[in-house]
Amino acid sequence: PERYNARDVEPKWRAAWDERGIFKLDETDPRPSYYVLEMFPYPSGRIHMGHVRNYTMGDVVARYKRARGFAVLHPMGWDAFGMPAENAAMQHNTHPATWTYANIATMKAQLKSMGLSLDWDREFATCDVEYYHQQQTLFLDFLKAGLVERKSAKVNWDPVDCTVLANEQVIEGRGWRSGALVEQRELTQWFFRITAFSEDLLSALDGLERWPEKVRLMQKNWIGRSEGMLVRFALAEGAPADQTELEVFTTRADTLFGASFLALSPDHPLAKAAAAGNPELAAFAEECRRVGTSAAALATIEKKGFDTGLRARHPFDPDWLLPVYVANFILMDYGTGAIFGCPAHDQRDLDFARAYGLPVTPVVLPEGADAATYTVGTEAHDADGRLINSRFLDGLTVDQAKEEVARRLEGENRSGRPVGQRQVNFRLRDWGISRQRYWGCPIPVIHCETCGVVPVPDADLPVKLPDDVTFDVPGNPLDRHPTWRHVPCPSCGKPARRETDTMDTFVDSSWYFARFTSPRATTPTKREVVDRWLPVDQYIGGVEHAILHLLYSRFFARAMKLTGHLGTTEPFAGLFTQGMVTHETYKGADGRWLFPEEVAIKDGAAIHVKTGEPVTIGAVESMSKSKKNVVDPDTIIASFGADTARWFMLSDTPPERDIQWTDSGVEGAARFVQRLWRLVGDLAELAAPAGTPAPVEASGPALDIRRLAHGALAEIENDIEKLRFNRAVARVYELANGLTGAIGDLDETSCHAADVRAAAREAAEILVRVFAPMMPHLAEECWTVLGQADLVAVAPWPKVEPSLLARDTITLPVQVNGRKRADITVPRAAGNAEVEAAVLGLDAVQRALDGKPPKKVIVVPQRIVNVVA
Ligand code: ANZ
Ligand code: ZN
Repeated sequence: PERYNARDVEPKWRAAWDERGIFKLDETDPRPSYYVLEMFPYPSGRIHMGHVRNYTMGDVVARYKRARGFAVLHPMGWDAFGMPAENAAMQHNTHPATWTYANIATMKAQLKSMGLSLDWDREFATCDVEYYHQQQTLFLDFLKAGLVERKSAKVNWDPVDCTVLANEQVIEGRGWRSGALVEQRELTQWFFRITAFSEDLLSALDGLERWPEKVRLMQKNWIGRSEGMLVRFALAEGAPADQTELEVFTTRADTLFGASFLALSPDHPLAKAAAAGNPELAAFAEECRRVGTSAAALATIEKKGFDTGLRARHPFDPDWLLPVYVANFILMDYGTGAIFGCPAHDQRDLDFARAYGLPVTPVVLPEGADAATYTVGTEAHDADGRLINSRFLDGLTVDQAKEEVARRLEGENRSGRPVGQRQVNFRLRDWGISRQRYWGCPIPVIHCETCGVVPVPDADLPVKLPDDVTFDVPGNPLDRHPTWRHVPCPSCGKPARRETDTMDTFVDSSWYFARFTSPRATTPTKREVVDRWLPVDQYIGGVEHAILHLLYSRFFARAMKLTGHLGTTEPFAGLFTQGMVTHETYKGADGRWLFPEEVAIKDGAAIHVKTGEPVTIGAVESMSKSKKNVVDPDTIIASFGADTARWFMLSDTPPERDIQWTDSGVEGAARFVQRLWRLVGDLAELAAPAGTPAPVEASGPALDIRRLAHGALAEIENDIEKLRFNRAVARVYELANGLTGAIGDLDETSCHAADVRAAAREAAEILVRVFAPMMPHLAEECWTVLGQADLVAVAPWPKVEPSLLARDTITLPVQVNGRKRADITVPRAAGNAEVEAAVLGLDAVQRALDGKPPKKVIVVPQRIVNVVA
């Protein structure tokens, strides 16, 4: 055969797979089930290289598991609601649905050209009415179960997009899409009570053994469980009559004797009361509010405060008065919105104390420091140590001191309540899902002046988005629609109005994995089906979703279990987060970014292809449109074929790391496609006919060939199981090299030897099947060349013959009287007597024994040999 022409060949095989429907799953298939899922894409317009990488990995797993005899669920859909569709509608005067479904069509064709083994019959978009109908059912069920709440909350308001933003959509104080400075507003919002599961969402992380440690840690920190105490400080004279004390939350009650001030959030009731009579304080509080409330922002800002003039009494010493400040680094919605500051042991407090000339008293002496000379410089000591300057706590460890303070304060009463109380706090907040947008799932409730909030009755679901909306002015088109919001109250029949908020698009992606199990059901899920397929065995996606998407999905699984829609609480048993795709960046003479295809290398220097002007090569960065360092998957697939793109994505770089896209890398992959093609052709010429059994009694070159093939097979199997795709790829290279060498070395006679020809047949078939998950089109073509009538996509995975593995020997350390003298390599299956004889035959052992017979030889099988002289 000549050159392999991917462009002609690939579509043919995709058609063949489609025709046979081999990727369609019958969910009642009795074989063991395996669910592999990649994070579904947002239909932004075109797929990018990140998708190619993500979906190639998933596809390798899906094809491999199918070959291993699993019934594989491998679906795809579209995370289709969200702002960009509305922005596009505004800019291009189209409807968000038109834009979205057109993008889906384009991207689906692109994904199809990659040769992914997806069950397209299960496809849906989250903006399909059938999908969001079921999401409304879930909302109402959660509402009934007490998992939904309507409450007033301070929200991040994007004044340009006119919408509420989640905290994580606020980046450095600005809206993630609009870039506008975010304001704080008080609004009535819908919330999912994710905090009802705080404890379980945290503790269950330990059971997620097939999740990256890093992701578990991020989730853990996000949930943020803190064990501490509530401590009530009595206020001295001058406090408002109805506020005689101040309660703080602390995780470091052991440091109470190092306290030098108290601080309040500007929104704390006491701060507000104080500000009422003090315009300067009111102005300060206003300034704080503008900074925003994200914890990250608060950690880095310059610490500022304002003395309220109020004084609080130390809980262990009523004569000790502490100043009460309003400070810009105290959050209102954590703990009690008030703290006691201990500068020596908390960095924020130390910065604050230095700025305002407050005392800094160390109360925890670091390990190894001298109490007489120890002072605090610019760094607070927040680690362990022994208590000093703390009266009855002196000499105790931090933990003992916490315990002692808790015991004392819990035992002490003031106006009928203990002065201190142990408390567990979570950083996790309820999930505000209200968005003042059109392109989202309508929240299915009706507001009636008489009846209040009335759920839309099941029979009236779905609450469909109206089609006739306008985007000519900012704000929510649903609000200004002439009729949509006006409905009779389902309860009393009087005129009422629909909720015009829609759900956060994170809701849509929090249960799609469950929907894929019965995508056309008239209930959110079908229990007998969903319980078989969930949890997802292997979920693959970007680490940017490590916190919210996964946490929300974990919440949904719990809420759906509680409302009877699911049987499991964890949605994803295995998680893999792949790295990004990077590329060099280029800047033209005018300082503007250039696309890679605008750049050429001439005489070792980068130039602009058209103008010939010099080009500066910049850093290697994640592909992004803004820096133009992108390569279009379509272009690559059109010129090299999908298999080359897939192979490149899997090669060289460990899948969890960033991979750099280079022309030379892609060309290397393309060359390897041709090499494999020639090698399989050569093997086919040499090989015995299809159906010839493997030569069990092989020796000489036939045995070598068998060893090569089975050795590689065992490794590749193991690598794919562990998602080490780059290693699997490297083994395919090794196998190809090994087989090329082995057949090149054959002489005329061995070429005709029956065992060699049978071994070549076996090796060729193993080779094709091990690269089939990665390069499925090429594999089909090769499979045909090998005389196979059926598709390799349905061929079972080859079976490793263990006796052929090179690893049938083992190397053991040999000790004489406890000192290591040598290593010995023996057959793994060797008995103790055989090992003993071999050991005593070693020169090093004989020398150590001085020619005398040993007293004893102890063989610890597979581990070590001890000789006692
Ligand atoms: C006194 C103290 C002394 C503290 C010390 C720390 C070190 P985590 O671990 O996050 O729960 N804090 C409490 N409420 C706060 C709020 N609303 N805004 C800002 N800070 C707040 O942190 C708990 C600690 O954070 C608490 O313990 C409190 O400061 C502060 F050497 O109390 B600590
Ligand atoms: Zn009513």
